[in-house]
Amino acid sequence: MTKQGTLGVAVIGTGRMGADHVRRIDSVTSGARVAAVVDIDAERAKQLADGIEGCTAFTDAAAAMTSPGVDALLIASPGPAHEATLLQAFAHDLPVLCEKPLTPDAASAQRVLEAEEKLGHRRVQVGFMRRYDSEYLELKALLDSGQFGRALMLHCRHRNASTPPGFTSQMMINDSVVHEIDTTRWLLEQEITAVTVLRPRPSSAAPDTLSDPQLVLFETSGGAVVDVEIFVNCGWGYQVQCEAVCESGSARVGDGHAMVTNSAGRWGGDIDMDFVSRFEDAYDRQVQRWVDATRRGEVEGPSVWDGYAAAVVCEAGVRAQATGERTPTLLTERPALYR
Ligand code: ISE
Repeated sequence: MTKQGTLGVAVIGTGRMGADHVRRIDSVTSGARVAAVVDIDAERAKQLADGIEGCTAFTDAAAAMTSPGVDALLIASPGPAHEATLLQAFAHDLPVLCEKPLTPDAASAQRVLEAEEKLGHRRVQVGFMRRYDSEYLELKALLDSGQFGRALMLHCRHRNASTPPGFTSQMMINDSVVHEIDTTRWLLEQEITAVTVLRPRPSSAAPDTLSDPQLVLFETSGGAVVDVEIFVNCGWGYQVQCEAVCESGSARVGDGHAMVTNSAGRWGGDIDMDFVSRFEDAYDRQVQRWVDATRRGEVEGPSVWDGYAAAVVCEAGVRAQATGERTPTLLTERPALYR
């Protein structure tokens, strides 16, 4: 860290999210600077680094980790690359903000869990950014207050306007529903014990390779039931909603009624078209909270245990998709480090 305590961050992976985080740390976040960018595309890394004072471009994450001025890592590379980078980060004992998913499957997530446990202290915050969205935070505070009694059910909708080429049905669980997996565990403070997936006749707008939409059901350790509509090529916009139905009241977030217009005999408003704009505020808050905690020498937010639990539920979800059967999940015992 500099004398002023500014955190030097290496951003690893400069695709859509990585580039957005570079912009955020450079121009929104306080107390941090982009000290390095890493991408296998050398030209892309150089272009980004050239626009930032004191930023070095690398093609190799390990080299960035030992570069002077790098105090912490923000990992935004594709999920399959996370395990190797996280294990190297542990070897250097560097603080990490790791974009979701922690890793693409339960076995690799468990290896990361065991490695952090061996290190003996938490180093990683997982980028489940919905926990930092102002509306979700309000819902969480309401549920925690107990004002409406126990939560019985969550009704969730997760719609994307469209998907990039190559997006598969499995990715509907691993990339998209993984957010509802985390928000369910966080909001209810319960584990997901079983997953069932129902597949209606696909929308005629769905790519041939995709069974879109799907309805995913979770059962939880506290006896709640959660339904998630996942519809990733709905065409009309990006919508993420969650309604909690409790014993004596219900609460819903994500209606997106920021401004309502009235004109020509109709009322209406805008729908966000993607997650970068819908959750901009959540991403900003997530990164700021990570920087602040790291500068204090602390780790908070979603942990490697949360990333591991999400990976286990995703695996069960993908199996449930393929078999059409109710699929129980199997978690290892939660290590003391994460209790
Ligand atoms: C994407 O990776 C995300 O994380 C978005 O939040 C989600 O809505 C989208 O479906 C995923 O592909």
